[in-house]
Order: sequence, then structure tokens, then C-alpha cells
Amino acid sequence: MAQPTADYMALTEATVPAYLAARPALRNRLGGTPAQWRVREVGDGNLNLVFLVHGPAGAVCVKQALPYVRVAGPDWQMPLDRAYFEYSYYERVGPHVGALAPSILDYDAGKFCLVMEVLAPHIILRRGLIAGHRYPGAATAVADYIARASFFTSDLARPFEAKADDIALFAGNQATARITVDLVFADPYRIAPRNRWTSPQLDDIAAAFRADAPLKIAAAGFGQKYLTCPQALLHGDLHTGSVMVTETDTRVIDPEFCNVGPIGFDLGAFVANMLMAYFAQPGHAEHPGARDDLREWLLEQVEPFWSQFAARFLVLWRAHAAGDAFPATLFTDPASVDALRRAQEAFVAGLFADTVGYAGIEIIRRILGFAHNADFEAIADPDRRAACERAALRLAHTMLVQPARFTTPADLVAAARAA
Ligand code: SR1
Ligand code: MG
Repeated sequence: MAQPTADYMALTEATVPAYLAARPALRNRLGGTPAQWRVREVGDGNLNLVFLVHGPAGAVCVKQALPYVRVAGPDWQMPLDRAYFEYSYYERVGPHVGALAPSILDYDAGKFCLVMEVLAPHIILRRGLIAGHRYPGAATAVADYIARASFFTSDLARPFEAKADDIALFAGNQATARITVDLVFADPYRIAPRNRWTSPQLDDIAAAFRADAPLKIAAAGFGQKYLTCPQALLHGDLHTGSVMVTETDTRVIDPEFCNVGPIGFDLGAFVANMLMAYFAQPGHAEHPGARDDLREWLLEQVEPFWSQFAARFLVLWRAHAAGDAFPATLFTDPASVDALRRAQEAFVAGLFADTVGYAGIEIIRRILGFAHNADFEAIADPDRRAACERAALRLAHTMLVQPARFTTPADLVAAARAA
């Protein structure tokens, strides 16, 4: 399944119309004739082709896996089956998150092609933040998404057999997990050919991190947890580039790095990317202070993000405890109900600790590793960029080596300000 089949060919703007015309439901959705369809390849992520196709009656988005890492070129080969895992993830999570995910219209196993609704007039959250916009409901919508997706795929909501099936299925998504294992948890802390950073400005801190034993132990511990703690089905790459927004609507996309793992991994990815947006704002400011209000707003998102996640997760747990973990039948008398409430709160507090750790790791890998993010990359002046990145790295370091300092979102906000 992973390698190109006889049926596989990478689509182009020229071949997409014939491809869609042969799939009746998609042809009908677009309307008219293939000659009338407008096709644009818009993929700007690291891995895939993405085509937007507009016809007289409607539109579709076609996402196709390439047999290599797009941003690196054909020398970095990559199996195609990430498209299948992305489709499988949507199948499982879609019913629980509803309109927080795009509607999936078609999956073609031969061409490793996923077809979904076009999200318009949505834009990528990261791009909107770089442009200086605010999206009032985005952080809480993503929190809601993670709470629903993780709770309903955990042992709290389902018999263990269902999660065991997910573990077995998504264990096959090894190519993306390998990328995470290397690029997120290891490479930023060692000399690795794919690493890069703003140099020479950050040479000192990159070297210091590589020599920092407590930091490496902390990062490796979270790496081990990523591999050994199958709490729920994860999105696996939930940064601000995986969220599309309007002023009033939020959708989570691109779950091809999905696997079963610790819930804090998704939470931490989102928090880290909001924090990086915060640290990057001075680099985008048209004049000193021009982005101060937006910066403040970005920091203020951490608290409602966390509160929404925690509240939603606990509400779901209290209402839908149908799984083999903490069987509801054990907690019916008042003393047990009370004890369960305390255990639930302790569990969520543990998720917060994981969130802080995984957020620190995400920040470090986006600045010192291979896959950088546009928040910093779009700052043309390297001195200015490095100043923003250094502040983010300082915070990330504290998050990993002094985790006891972070028990509430307010701790995180205060430390970000101080950094
Ligand atoms: C080679 S892929 C690099 C990164 O892009 C994806 O979006 C993931 O974040 C991955 O780590
Ligand atoms: Mg992606």
C-alpha cells in the first residue's frame, strides 16, 4: 500500500479535470463540463499536492500524497499511505467533531487522493496572525476539537478493544511518526544535517541546547511518552498551519501525522504555535509597538484555550463514561463520586503538564530543527528574527527544565511576558 501502485500518478493542474470527471459524485458537485472547471495547485505545506477546483455548481479540494517530502524534493522518499491514515482519522474523529473538521467527499486508495470540501473564505490561521488579524473563537474551537477528538477515541469513552484496533491501524503510519521522532524529539538536540537556524545569531543557544543534559532528558522523556502512552487518537501535527479560519468559523485540517498517543501532544502543538505567533509579532510590526495589542491578545488566548479544553473534556467524561478506563459502574455512591471528581481533575492537571512539555519541544524544533514556521521565517531581517526566536527559546527551555513553575495557564502567560 505504501509504495506507488500501477494506478498512481501525481496529478497536475492539467490532469485533475479528467480525474474528477471519472468520479460521478465529484463531477456532479462541480457541475458543467471539465472544460469549465478552474484548477489551481495551492499546496504550500511540506508534503503534498493540493488542488482547488471550481466548477459552475460547486468546488472541491483535492489533496494527493507525493512519494517524497515536497519541501525537500525526491531525495527524501516518503510512503504514500499517509493519505490513507488521514482518511481513516477523519472517519473516526469526524462524527465527534462535526463542523470543526472539513467534510470528506471521497478517498481514492489507488491514487492516494483525498477529496474534501473547499473551505472558503477561510484562510490558514498562521497566515492571518502574521498579517495582524485576530480570530476571536479560534483558540476555544481548537480546544473543543481536541477535547472531543481525544475523549471519544480514549479508553474513557470506549471499550478497550476499539482503541486497540486504532492502535493497530495507526501503528502503520510509521513514516510520519519517524519524522516526528527524529525532527521533533531528537534532531534539535544533536548535530543533524537537516537542522538549520538563524545563524550566526543563534549559534550559541543551539550549541548550548545540544550540551544541556537536563533539557535533553526532559525532551527525551516526552519523546518516550509520545511512543509509549496511547491515551487517544491524535491529530499529530496541530499547529496554526493546520487550522483554517474566518472571523466566525474554525476548522482543523491535515491530520496525516495521526497516531495513538498522549493527548498533551496535540494540546502542546497548538499552544506552542500561539506562543510563537506572540514572540514573532515584534518582527512583523510596521513600527515599534504597532503589534502590541495583537501580542497581548495572542497571549490572552492561552487561558480560554486551556479552560475550554479542560471544561469540555470533563463534561464529556461525566456524560459519556462508557469505556473500560474508570468504569462508571464503580463510582455511584457519594464518596466514590467525590473521589472520581478529584481523580478527573488530577488527570486533567497531568494533561496540562504534558501540554507545557510538548509545547516547549515544539517551539525548540521549529527554531533549531528542520521544519520552521512562517511566523519567524517571514521576518526578513535576521537580527530581528533571531531576537524573537531567542525569547521563544528561553521560554521553551524553562518549560522543559523547570516544569514545576507551570501549573496554570497564567504561569505560562507570565513566563512568556518575562521572556
Ligand atoms: C518533513 S515534514 C516536516 C514537518 O512538516 C509537517 O507539517 C510536520 O510538522 C513535520 O514535522
Ligand atoms: Mg500538515
